[in-house]
Amino acid sequence: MPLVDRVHAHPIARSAFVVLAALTLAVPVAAHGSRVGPGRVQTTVAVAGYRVALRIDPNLGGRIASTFTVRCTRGGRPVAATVTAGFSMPAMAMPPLSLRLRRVAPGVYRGTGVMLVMPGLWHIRLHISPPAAPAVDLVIADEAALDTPG
Ligand SMILES: [Cu+2]
Repeated sequence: MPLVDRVHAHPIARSAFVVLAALTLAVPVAAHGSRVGPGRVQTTVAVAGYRVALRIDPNLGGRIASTFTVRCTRGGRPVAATVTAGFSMPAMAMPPLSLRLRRVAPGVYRGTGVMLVMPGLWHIRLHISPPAAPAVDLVIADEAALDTPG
């Protein structure tokens, strides 16, 4: 697989940042927050009245599955929604990668897959679509380290 073959040539971005883009009713909201990665990710962001927590474990690039857990609340109450995660790298064109998260508890959504297929800087777009409210998109910039150090 070419993507895997290129792992060792892939430049690992040294700066990571969080970009939030809340796309509600075509009114974009942008904010900059904490860095995520390398290493296990546990981050919470506030956007459009929601609190969205993302956990990535492990946060490693390569042929290893990671589990992505999203907890979404509004006013302290769990939010029912359809939640998907899309994965891209700003440094290169990649085939589209997305993961549908499954509800595991009220307001908690989880999915596992080989999504971070190489180390480097990823943009993880969370799409949170409640049944009776505008969908919210947020993009988290995450640096994934190589899955097999050394
Ligand atoms: Cu890449």
